[in-house]
Parts: sequence; structure tokens; C-alpha cells
Amino acid sequence: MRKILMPAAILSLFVAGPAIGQPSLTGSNPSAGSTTPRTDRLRLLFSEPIDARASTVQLVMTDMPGMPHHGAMRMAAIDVKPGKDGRSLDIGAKAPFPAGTYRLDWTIASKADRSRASGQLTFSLETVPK
Ligand SMILES: [Cu+2]
Repeated sequence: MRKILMPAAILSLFVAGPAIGQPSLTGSNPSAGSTTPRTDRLRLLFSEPIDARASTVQLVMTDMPGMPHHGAMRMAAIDVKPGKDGRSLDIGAKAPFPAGTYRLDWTIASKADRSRASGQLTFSLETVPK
């Protein structure tokens, strides 16, 4: 009996997959995997309206030029605001983030049905010589 039930259980997990209408990341600034000039503004854009108050964002610096053993360092001083379009999050800081590689961990909730989604965005910021 167990041998018959097991594949059925696995199949049902597979079919359940991502819920219909589950929000997803459709764009960002900087874009995923990119290297761009240092900035004090980051943006996440989602596929549908989100509940910004039920959403969380954490920015972690994972690498820094000249620091080979740089561990994951959380950037605490960030300000997260809902975008005017209702489907984005604007992340700001008082000064441009230092040059380095970053991981932005996000968790959001759909405004329509509260379904949650989470993911990561990685990008690098560099100092542009004047
Ligand atoms: Cu650092």
C-alpha cells in the first residue's frame, strides 16, 4: 500500500506547485546579476499589487573589494517604502551603498489574496572613476 501511496503524494506536491496568482519579481533596479554604479536607491517590481506592510526586505553585503574574507554583512540603515504603483518596493539609504556585492532578500504578500512569495536578488555596485 505504501508503495502505491508514495508516488501519489509526490505527484500532488508537484501539481500544487506555485499557487495561481502568487506574486513574482518581474523587474528590479539594479537588475539581477548586474554591476552598476553605486547608488542609494534600489527598486523591486512585482507582478501584481502587494501589501507593503506585510512585506520584508533585507539587504546583505556579501563581498567587498579588497576584503577576501568578507562575511555576510547586513545593511541596517535602509528605508523601505511602497512604490506609487502599488506593486513595487523602493529601498533607499542616506548615502550611496559602498562598492561591493549585495544580496537583497525579499518576502512579499499579494494584496489580493495574501499569498506570499520570497526570493533573492544579487547585484554589484562599483565606484565609477571621475
Ligand atoms: Cu562590507
